[in-house]
Amino acid sequence: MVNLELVSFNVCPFVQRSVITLNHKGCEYGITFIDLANPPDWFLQISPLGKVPVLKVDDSEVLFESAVINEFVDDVTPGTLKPSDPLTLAKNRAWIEFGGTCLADLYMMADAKTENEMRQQMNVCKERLQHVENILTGAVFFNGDDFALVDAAYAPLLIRLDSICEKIDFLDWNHFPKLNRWKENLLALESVQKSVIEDFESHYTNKIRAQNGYLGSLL
Ligand SMILES: N[C@@H](CCC(=O)N[C@@H](CS)C(=O)NCC(=O)O)C(=O)O
Repeated sequence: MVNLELVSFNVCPFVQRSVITLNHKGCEYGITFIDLANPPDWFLQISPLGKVPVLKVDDSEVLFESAVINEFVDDVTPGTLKPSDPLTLAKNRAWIEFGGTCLADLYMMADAKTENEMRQQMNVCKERLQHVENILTGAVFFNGDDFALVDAAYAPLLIRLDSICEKIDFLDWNHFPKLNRWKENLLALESVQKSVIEDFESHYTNKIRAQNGYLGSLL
């Protein structure tokens, strides 16, 4: 087995996607936390976009982009978290990308400086979540009974939505029943539970506050 070292920022949802995948595949891996507000030189030298996650492989190679990292981890470990049907796989990849856009919505919500701006951004996010609700079948996971990379990609988003919804009036889970059930099924997994950093709530709240937006002023 290759030697794996994940470079992380504590509340990054994209890193968490990779942590879930590594956990789910039973990998041994190291994790190095950096401060993204003050990234070390060694990180900037190995991360072409200056973003986490980065996966160091055998201390000699570097991978970036969570979706790529996760496919690699899946490919080099026994079993597969990718559907065998090419069309299903392609659709999963497309929805993984879509989930990244929803994560960007959360960031923009926290960045909005006025209540009006924040509410507009919330509506954008809700419309996107409605697309996800519409394509879910109500099965345990995205594709059915089997956990897949697409599930790993959405768990961090659903965890953050849950956290925000507990604090402010954002979305009513009753209007997103399939998304809600999917969230509960994901949160029941050990691989997901173990991906949540200690004191996540306070770190996440501090991160939102640090954006100096209207949302942060409510927390
Ligand atoms: N598409 C990337 C997104 C990664 C990403 O945006 N990471 C954020 C932290 S959550 C980051 O490193 N931001 C630093 C920056 O943009 O300078 C992926 O899936 O890995």
